[in-house]
Formats: sequence, C-alpha cells, structure tokens
Amino acid sequence: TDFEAPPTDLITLTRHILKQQQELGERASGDLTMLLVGIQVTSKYIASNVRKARLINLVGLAGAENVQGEDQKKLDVLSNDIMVNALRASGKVSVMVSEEIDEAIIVKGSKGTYCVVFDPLDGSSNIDAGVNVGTIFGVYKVEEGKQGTVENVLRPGKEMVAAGYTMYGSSCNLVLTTGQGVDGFTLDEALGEFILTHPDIRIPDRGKIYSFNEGNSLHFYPPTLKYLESIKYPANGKPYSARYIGSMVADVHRTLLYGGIFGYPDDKKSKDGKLRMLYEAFPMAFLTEQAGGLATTGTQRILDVIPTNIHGRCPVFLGSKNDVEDVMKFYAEYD
Ligand code: AHM
Ligand code: MG
Repeated sequence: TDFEAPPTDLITLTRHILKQQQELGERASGDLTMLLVGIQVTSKYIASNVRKARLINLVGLAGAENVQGEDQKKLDVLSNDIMVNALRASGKVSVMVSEEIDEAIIVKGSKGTYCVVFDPLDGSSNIDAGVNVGTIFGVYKVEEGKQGTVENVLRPGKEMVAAGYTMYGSSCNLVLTTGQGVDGFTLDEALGEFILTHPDIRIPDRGKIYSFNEGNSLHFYPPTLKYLESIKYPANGKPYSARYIGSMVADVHRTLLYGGIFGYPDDKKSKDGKLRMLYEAFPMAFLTEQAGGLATTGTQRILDVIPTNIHGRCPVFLGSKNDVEDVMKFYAEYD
C-alpha cells in the first residue's frame, strides 16, 4: 500500500486566529484572539464530557427547568458552567447571555470589551441517544460608555464581530467567522488541537435537501406549506431529499457543506418560531451569510432583527441563496 506522509505545516485554530489578528494590524488589541482561544478550550472540554457521558453517568435530567420551561439535562448544566467559568476567567468579557440562565450575567468589575451570547449545548433532546449536539456562540464588542449593561446584547446580529459553533458528532468540528468568511476546523484528539480542514466554506447557490420539522405541518402557515409543496412536488419531477436531525448545529453544518435549506418557521402555535435570536438564529445567520448564503425570517433579513428580550425568538430559514429566495417569494405573495 502507498504511504502518504502526514502534513508538516498544520494550521491550528490558534494559528489561524492569530494570523487574522495580525492582518488587522494595530487596530487589533489581541483581546478577541484571547477570547476565541478561551472558547476553543471550552469546546474541547465539553466534547470530552459528551463523549464520556454514558460511561460516567452524565446522561439524563439534572432535575431543574431552565428559563424556557424546558427540563435541563445534566450535560446542559455542566456545559453551561464550563462556558461561564472560562469566559469569566478570560477577563475579556463583561456581559454573557446563556440559554440556560434567566438573566444576563454581568461580570462585576470586568474591563472586558466583549459580550458573549451562547447556547452551551444545543439539541439536548438528542444527547441521550448519542446523536450530534453542539455549542453555538456569538460575540459583540462593548459599546462606548455602555460597559456592563444588558443593552450591549440587545443589538441586531449584524453587529456581531464573531460567531461560530462546535459540533460534537462523529468528529468534533468548530466552525468560525470573524466577518472574513467561514472556516471549519476538526479536533485532532491526539494533538488536542483544532486543525483547519474546511478553509473558506462556501455554500452552494442551490441545494437538493430540505430540513424542517414537518411534524408541525398542522400548525404551519400557508407560505411555509406552499413552499414545502413546491419542493416535494416540483414540475421537473425531481423532489428534494428530507434530512432533519433536530440539532440545529448538525442541520446547519450539513446545510453549509452540502447546500439546501434549513427552516424553523413561525406557526399557529409558536408565534415567533422556536429558535432563540441571540444565541441560535444570529450566529447561524452570520455564518450562513459569510459563506455566501441567505438567512431570513420569511419577510426580513435575520441579522437586521432587533431583539427586545435576551431570550427572544424569531422564525428562521437559512441556506443556499436560491433556495432561501424561493421561500421569500412565497412569503411575499401572502403578505
Ligand atoms: P434546545 O436549545 O432546547 O436544544 O432546542 C433547540 C433545538 C435546535 O437545535 C433544533 O433545531 C430544534 O430545537 C429542534 O426542535 P424540534 O424538536 O421542535 O424539531
Ligand atoms: Mg438551544
């Protein structure tokens, strides 16, 4: 068999972030670099716990409900504590918002110039079955004179300076944007390093896959139903394939790589849909746009929505440009 020498010039996530910082020259203080390096460590630690969960009795419920009234799993609580502790210790963060915590966390006395919003372990319904879950995060820079206030995170997603997710699946992948495109990294467990494996991810302009929880069809509004009908019964006789994992990180990851559309619409039961703006919709919309795709509520660009509540929700359709434009046409007809 042929021997292929391993690569000798690995681009680690840290190297990549440092290079981006150097390219910004004097404008960059290095604080965002430190912060992202900190987030990278939390992802490795969460990944290691997710992998061992069944063995060390970390599966199942923690016995409490979070602010959304959902049962918290042990791994949700653990992942949240890992993120909060690491971000607090970084010294770079003055405000945090976590899906698992009711109020925004104001880091007392922090001179940190960043705010981080995150869902420490998204897709928790999948944990106990060993199906992919992930961490989602977004970063805002503190506004002048607004140090340590919640107003800093009640801002539209277009003001985020970085966003990303880590997917805990058959491999552990971290996908990041700092507004200069999207890059994907894979954790090499032997090295304990995220290695650049997916440089400059570009989402295809059109895909062949749709990803919706169609079990909610009874509640869906006409534009969503008509759109779904159009891709299931197309004039060209080539319907789309369905793929729905129920972990946003995994469904979005596949959409970025293969193209197509992911949707969690508003409907008669959930007036703003299910997904949370700050730490689900905005980071994923930022990544999608940076990869050349689109992200809309149906009627509005997601990144333009102004949140009024840290746990507020919005409808989400994101993915390949042409596919998302098709949904928008159906919404425009019914407006
Ligand atoms: P969670 O934050 O409680 O895990 O819920 C968010 C998840 C997303 O990952 C996923 O896209 C969605 O909920 C799936 O919802 P449903 O089970 O209604 O299809
Ligand atoms: Mg979530």
